[in-house]
Amino acid sequence: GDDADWWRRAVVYQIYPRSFQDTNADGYGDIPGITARLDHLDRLGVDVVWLSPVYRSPQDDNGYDISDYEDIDPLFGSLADLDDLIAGLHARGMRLVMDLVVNHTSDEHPWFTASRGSKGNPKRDWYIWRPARAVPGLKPGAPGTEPTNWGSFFSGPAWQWDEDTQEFYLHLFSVKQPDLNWENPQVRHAVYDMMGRWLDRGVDGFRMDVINLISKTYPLADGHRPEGALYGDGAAQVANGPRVHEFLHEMNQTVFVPRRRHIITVGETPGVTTAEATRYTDPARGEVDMVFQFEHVGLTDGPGGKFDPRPLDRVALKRNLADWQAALAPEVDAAGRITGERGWNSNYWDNHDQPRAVSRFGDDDPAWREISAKTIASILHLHRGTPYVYQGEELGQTNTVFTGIDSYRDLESINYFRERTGVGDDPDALLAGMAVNSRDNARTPVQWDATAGAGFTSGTPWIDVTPNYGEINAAAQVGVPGSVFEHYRALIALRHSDDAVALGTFRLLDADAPDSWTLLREYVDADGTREQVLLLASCTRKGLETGPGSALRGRLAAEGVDLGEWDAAERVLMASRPTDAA
Ligand code: TEU
Ligand code: CA
Repeated sequence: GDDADWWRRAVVYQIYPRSFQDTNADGYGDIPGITARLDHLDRLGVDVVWLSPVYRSPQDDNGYDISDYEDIDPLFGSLADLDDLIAGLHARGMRLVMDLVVNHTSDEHPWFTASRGSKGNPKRDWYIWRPARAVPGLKPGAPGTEPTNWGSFFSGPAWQWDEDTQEFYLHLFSVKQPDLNWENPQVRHAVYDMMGRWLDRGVDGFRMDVINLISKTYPLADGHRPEGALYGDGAAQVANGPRVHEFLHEMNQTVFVPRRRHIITVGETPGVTTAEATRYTDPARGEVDMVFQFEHVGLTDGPGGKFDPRPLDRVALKRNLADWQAALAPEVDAAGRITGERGWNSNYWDNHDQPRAVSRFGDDDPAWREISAKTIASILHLHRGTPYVYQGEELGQTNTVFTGIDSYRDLESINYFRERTGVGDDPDALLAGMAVNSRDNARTPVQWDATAGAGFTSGTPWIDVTPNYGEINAAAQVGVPGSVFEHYRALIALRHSDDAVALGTFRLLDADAPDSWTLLREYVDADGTREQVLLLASCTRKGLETGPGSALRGRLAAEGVDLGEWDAAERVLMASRPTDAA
């Protein structure tokens, strides 16, 4: 587009294609299904669709294991179907972001089959191969001879032995996801060339999978292994490594700058700090527009990790998001006018790797889930930064209910269950943790209507539909005043129409109150006209107390905000009266 900063006012909608809409009754969502549902997205008002991977893949990790970057997996359709989707989006003024998964490929990618072919193969160095560690009494390749003690994100060691060439290869994720060696310039340029071809085909940006893991710290060495842990933690050696900013800048200059079209880029960066994020997203550095951070979704991890969940500390959550706002705040002049941007936030409650937003950050009790889904939506969308809506979130979809391990499809959950039952953990306790935090919670089909298959498929869905689709579905909400869908639609429209919401500075008020969430946005235009938006959100079932003399009034007054001045104002968004946002 002409406006280089168009993306700062955008709202992104994430599609996980296998669960969005099936059109050929095989039980898997497909690209023609997305094209068939474009009116839903248009009505919602989103600007950008981020499509999780649709490339050719053995589907070990649902497409995050790619065997051909240049083609579409037949499960999802064809290149012609993708072209139709791009045309359909563009015709409605929406843009398409593709998932870029280049920390690793599938082990069935021709690059890897060449690499594993022999030690002398020209592509040997495209991946990370190491000899076994010499351990007296152990045969090379046996457990315990791995080059480092690192565990993989998906259980088991991060190294896989190759019998034919007698070396290990590194895989931070599954054994079918070998890590590429970004130190090799041929690898980097093969990736850049591939990205350019997608841009030239019409895509408008990239969501970059675990992009902060592409530069490892060499030499690779053992990580900290807590007492009783099966593996050491390699994070310090693989996240935000010494060359990551150099690589991203090189990508930016090689792929984006010559095309002179401002695309949208978001880096997925587990373990990123605010300090690192300012480097990734400072426009002057030419890396990416924004990153996904993980601190707020980590707040419910217990000592044993995500499958050992603990209750949400809401004050910690409020403060964490406010810290991110402060770290990436714009430069302002004495009059409060924005004079420059130093970085940018991306804001999300959930995605295909996280439990459902209303179940995790709200209250999915049937009596409360609607108002709760609308409240947490208001909170997220009133933060500064680009909001991401994950499919079904706009309907208030909840976590699912699985009764046994056989219902799960996600390799992270299944591998974890196998590994932990193998060392004697109680299966019921494991299933309880997975019910809370398994990625499959977000991967059940979009609930379109109350018919069998929830309008997602007329066949057998690849994963069970969440049982509440009869009550929670799009047909019951679209065009229905007060519905979760219409609330999201209003919030998205507000971002498009309101400078304070889209661009204004951010202040968290009453930070230590656990039962409410209060924030103030302010925008001063070129003439010095000041606009403010105040959000008062109730975070408990009892609702907000704002009457004269309420404790909340007193606390806000102490921070310089007199609620009396807002009483008659239209621009107070009361999350407990959500239609006020419309
Ligand atoms: O996720 C990377 C990542 O670090 C996490 O979201 C991870 O899946 C989760 O925390 C494990 O507990 C990205 C993709 O979003 C995810 O779907 C892929 O499985 C992963 O990379 C590998 O490509
Ligand atoms: Ca299908």
